[in-house]
Amino acid sequence: MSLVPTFLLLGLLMIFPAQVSSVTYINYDLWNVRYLVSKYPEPFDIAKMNERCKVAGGYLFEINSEGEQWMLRDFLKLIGFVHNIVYTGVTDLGLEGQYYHYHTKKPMTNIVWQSGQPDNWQNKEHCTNLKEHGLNDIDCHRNARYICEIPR
Ligand SMILES: [Ca+2]
Ligand SMILES: [Ca+2]
Repeated sequence: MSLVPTFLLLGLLMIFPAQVSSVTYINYDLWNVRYLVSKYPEPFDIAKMNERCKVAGGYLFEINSEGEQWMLRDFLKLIGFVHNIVYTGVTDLGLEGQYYHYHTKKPMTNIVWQSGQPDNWQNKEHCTNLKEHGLNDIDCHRNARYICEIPR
């Protein structure tokens, strides 16, 4: 292989994953709702990710029942992401300690927190990630995955 195609190939390998990440999800289809879990970690921004979910026809994941929380937890287990950071649409941005759903702005209820959470660590944890044993509050700008919820 000549040098030129090698460099082209390396360039493509470096650029391609970043371009694909914004539009690549793992689908979890139920009869009345579809969940999309982003395949690759990227710098989280709650407004930007919620806009992406809107483009897909939905919004950032809203947890409306314990059943829904554990169902998504089990799905993250199934696809091997349960020990990675995966953001939800639950936040206390602007309302410290009062958690609400980012898209509908409705107060959050029926959520199981992980033991010791939310701890608002260093007064900078205003987003949440779904963990194996409950929800955790976390910094809003980690490099991580997120979940969209798409009503059908
Ligand atoms: Ca907080
Ligand atoms: Ca926390």
